[in-house]
Amino acid sequence: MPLPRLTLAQYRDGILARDRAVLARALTLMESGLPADQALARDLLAAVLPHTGRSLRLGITGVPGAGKSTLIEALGAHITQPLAVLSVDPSSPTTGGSILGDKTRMETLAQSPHAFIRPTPARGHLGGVARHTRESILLCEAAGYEVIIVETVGVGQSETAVHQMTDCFLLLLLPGAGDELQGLKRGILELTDLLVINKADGDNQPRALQAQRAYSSALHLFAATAPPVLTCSALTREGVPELWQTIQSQADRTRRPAQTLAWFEELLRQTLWQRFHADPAIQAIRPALEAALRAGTLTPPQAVSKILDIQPV
Ligand SMILES: Nc1nc2c(ncn2[C@@H]2O[C@H](COP(=O)(O)OP(=O)(O)O)[C@@H](O)[C@H]2O)c(=O)[nH]1
Ligand SMILES: [Mg+2]
Repeated sequence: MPLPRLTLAQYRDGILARDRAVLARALTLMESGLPADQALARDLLAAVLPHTGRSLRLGITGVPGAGKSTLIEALGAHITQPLAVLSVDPSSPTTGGSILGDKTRMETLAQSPHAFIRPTPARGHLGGVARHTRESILLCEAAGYEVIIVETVGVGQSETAVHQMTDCFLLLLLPGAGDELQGLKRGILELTDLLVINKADGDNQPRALQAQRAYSSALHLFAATAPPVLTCSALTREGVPELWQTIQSQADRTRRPAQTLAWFEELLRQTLWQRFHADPAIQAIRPALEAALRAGTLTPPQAVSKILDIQPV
């Protein structure tokens, strides 16, 4: 049974008092699909807004096994500021799955009073970024977390989404230059603020340095202002202090106003789309339209016109 809803003032005061249990419940409220919860969530977000915006927002993306969780644990041990980790796991549509594995990998961090770890099932939205990650970032900021890390597995659209909500977008790679460079899509490289080759330890060190050179020269072909390429070992923690320095210098807070507008547009599009589909009159004619489309007796532009006749935008 879920815990009962708190009042707006209880959520707000609890968050501002840095009560982790209340913060966790507020994040659950944000994820709720119930209209009453959504209204409360919207009011809560507005209520804490004056206390938001003061963190460094860092996005970390990379294939499963790249070492994201281990690196976050290493960064968490290095930095002194309160840290919140929002990890989005597309491989577990409901709960559990590899999220549990992540939690154990961030064991030390999970027990630190300065850290707050929130695994979020992605529910298929944007291929890996939970729908409410932006709201979660703001609530964590209001609760006093000065560094917010959004961890996500790099699959398609999620890179764009993470880039749209962070000050620094870090792509974590494995040593082994050649093949991976082929697989990296140009679009992802253009979003990347910082490229980090992890596992630069033991036998892998020469390959990591070789990869660093390969990526550096490849990136210079792509863009005039190429992002830095670093190596580190999340395991031995070599290079982690330097990495943190670079993260801080690469973080660009000036893109936040544009990010807020993009969030608004996306939300507006989603909301209109949902309302449109939920409209009973549209639902009523859809099967007939789809049948006519399949039969080839109606064109898609005609079908759209018929829908707009019912529900003008
Ligand atoms: N040798 C080495 N292994 C690492 C390093 N970072 C992570 N690993 C290992 O790689 C595996 C995957 O790490 P994990 O952090 O769970 O990756 P994630 O899926 O990207 O979150 C684990 O077995 C880690 O111990 C590193 O810097 N060096
Ligand atoms: Mg992980």
